[in-house]
Amino acid sequence: MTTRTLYALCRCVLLALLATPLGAASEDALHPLDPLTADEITIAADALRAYAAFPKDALFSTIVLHEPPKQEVLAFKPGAAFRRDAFAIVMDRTNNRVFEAIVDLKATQIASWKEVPGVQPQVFVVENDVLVPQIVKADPRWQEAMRKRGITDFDKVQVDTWAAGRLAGQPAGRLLRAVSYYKEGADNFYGRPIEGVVALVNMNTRTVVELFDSGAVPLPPPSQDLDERSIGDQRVAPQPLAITQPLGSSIELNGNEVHWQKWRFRFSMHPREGLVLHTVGYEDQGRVRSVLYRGSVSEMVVPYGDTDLNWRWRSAFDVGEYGVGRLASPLEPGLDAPGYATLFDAVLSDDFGKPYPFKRAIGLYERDGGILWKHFDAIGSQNQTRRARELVLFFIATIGNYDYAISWIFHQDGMLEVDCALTGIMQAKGVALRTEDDSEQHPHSSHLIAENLVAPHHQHFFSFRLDLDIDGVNNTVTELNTRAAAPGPNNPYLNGMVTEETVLRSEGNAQRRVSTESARTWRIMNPALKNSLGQHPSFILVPGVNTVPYIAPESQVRQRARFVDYHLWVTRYNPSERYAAGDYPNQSTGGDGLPRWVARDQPIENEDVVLWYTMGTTHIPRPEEWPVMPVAHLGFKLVPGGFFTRNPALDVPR
Ligand SMILES: [Cu+2]
Repeated sequence: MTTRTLYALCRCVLLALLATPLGAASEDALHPLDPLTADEITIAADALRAYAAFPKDALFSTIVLHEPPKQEVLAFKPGAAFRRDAFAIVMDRTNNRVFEAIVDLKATQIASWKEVPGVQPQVFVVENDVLVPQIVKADPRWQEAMRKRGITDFDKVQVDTWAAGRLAGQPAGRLLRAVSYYKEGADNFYGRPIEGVVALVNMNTRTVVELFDSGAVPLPPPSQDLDERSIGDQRVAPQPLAITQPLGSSIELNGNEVHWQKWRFRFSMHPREGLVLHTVGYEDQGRVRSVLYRGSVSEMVVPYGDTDLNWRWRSAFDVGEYGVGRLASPLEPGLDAPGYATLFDAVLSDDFGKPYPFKRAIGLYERDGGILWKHFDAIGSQNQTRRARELVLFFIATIGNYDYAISWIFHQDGMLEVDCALTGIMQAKGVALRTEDDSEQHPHSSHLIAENLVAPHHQHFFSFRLDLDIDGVNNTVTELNTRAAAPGPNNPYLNGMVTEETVLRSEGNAQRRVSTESARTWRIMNPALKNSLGQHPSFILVPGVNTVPYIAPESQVRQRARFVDYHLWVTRYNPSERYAAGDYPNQSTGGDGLPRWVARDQPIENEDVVLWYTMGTTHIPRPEEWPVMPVAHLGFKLVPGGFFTRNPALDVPR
């Protein structure tokens, strides 16, 4: 046995020891928000299949916990009985019909069953992995397009499935698109696009409806693979850096509940949204004060800026069209997370209603956070520093070529931070161009990243749904804008700066953009309470990296992703309003989700409100981002503002 295999063996044993089940088969749910167990998924699927209206051979797009009403969850006492309902989306692909159902798991009964006309659920795993490649490779037009490019061995072609987007004069039915890559001699097939060929597939009839071929382009040379052997010479590794917890972790776990440094929260893995935070509170003088009832990424969109026939439709709604939870990748200890991290398995349902264990889906760990606070008293030569500790809860979604690590970071000073780390392989396009000197040949909507390979400009937008409940459910949202004070007798030196606070009174006037000029932030406060300084307790949403969209407002993608129009939206709480671009963005024609809800223009002052924060980044590719992107970060912060009356981290021991 070589050292390498021994190491691999140890690693496997270690992996098995490290993973902690989240919603395991053998355990009963202990809390109303615990995700469905494997048994509960089976009960739901069996009950639905036995239901008279259940279409033969239908697929299960979703089987998840139907979360109980907020008031029931908030009133829950440990040990008390609670309801268990499953929510399911069922698709009859033969007849192109979609149904939503709620199953009462305790009574094993269908509590509701309704058809949802004119919608398409997200891409099924079986479509992506099996059916679309099969259908496309069997199509004579596709085969001809491959032969025209000198490709005769179709086993060497990787067919990638894309949600179809919205089509001009949309043909009927469930549609998907497929693009092809040449995978001989390289694992990194994303570097060898078979450019120009796109298949449009009807999944009801299982046929290629149309094959687009905009003409052959040279196949780029094989791209660098990412394993150490292919990369070759390695730099000298830095000396080991060991972080140990000799007395164990300071994280207290009780089922899916976490208690750490005064923070208390629950979490779950949702197939569509990925990691979901629930009932986040902060312990203050012996009581837990509520901050966030539910937080998750509600939608994403990645519009590409290349106008070519086989690119103009590309815009991935990774949450609604694919599901960032279902497409999470298992975390590798010591690499994706520190070796001492606690990793949680999740249980999800497959396309056929069968539960499966998702290994190492979520990671939780403490890390050093640098300086928490400090002052050096130069006169008395006294130093007071406290070292910060941070708690990170995260998962990584891998949607085809891209990898997104989404982390919720808890700080000892009462701050809750979201960090999205973007990495993976960029979407690349084959071109005749070999150097930038030939740049008249391309329309400046992409950048050369390797020989015969460009990466089109694109943007990544995330919509975070934040059901904040600051010290109770009824809250008010205000906007803070800072400016130079007007000149005058009160401002003779012109140094004055003033901050104005404006209440966002209705859904219609709570559609706002970030402003660097006015250092704009938004405050979510409890108007019924005051601290000892006479201030309403609040949390402030502080934007981080952000951008505006560059796709035109009239474009099809923008119509379907209107959540990118504004960085902040506020709606009156409605548990069924979960997804910023609507429940069914796949093949949507636009207008669903936030624009529809805010058109009601309901008052939002002193109400149970939900904040929707859109953040984005504009990605202008560089060769240094090929063949794999170094991580790029974007995020935002929720910082306490009058929630405490002094630095809440003063009590952190030296
Ligand atoms: Cu990008």
